[in-house]
Amino acid sequence: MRTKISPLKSEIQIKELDVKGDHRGCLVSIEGSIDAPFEIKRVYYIFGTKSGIDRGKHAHINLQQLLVCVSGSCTIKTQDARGEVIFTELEAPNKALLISGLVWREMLNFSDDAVLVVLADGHYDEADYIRDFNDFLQRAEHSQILE
Ligand code: T46
Repeated sequence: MRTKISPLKSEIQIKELDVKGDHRGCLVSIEGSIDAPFEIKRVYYIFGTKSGIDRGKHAHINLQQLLVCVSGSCTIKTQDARGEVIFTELEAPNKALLISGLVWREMLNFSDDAVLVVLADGHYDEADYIRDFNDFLQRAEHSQILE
């Protein structure tokens, strides 16, 4: 059962994760409610994305996510409710992108070796997706009026 109030204020934030390294190599740990600013309910990862293929192209009604490209690189294009478009390069395993609230997202420029890990605060729910861009724009306009 989700108890959060929707829609969340949109937020797009780069977070630098702590790297614990020693002579053997490196380790990054992401703890729920500490490194990720939410309780983690789901983890999924995207790999083997074909060259020139873009993914995403949707927003969420009520979901917070932390994205980390743990191998290779990709670009995340986001557009928030105010219409601000940001391109974020995820090219290091300790660089994370927090996306919450009403944000349209697209993932592009995947390198052949890209593995994009996503931590989410909700279980998979197709009903939470806004897949129509005009629907997103209407909701964004409405959320701005309410602000
Ligand atoms: C997002 C971006 C960053 C599941 O069964 N469970 C899951 O948890 C997810 C995420 C997907 N699926 C199924 C649904 C589709 O049949 O996997 C298939 C591919 O999903 P989708 O086309 O939504 O994947 P992307 O890469 O376009 O988007 C994903 C997430 O869906 C989305 O929430 O923010 O990554």
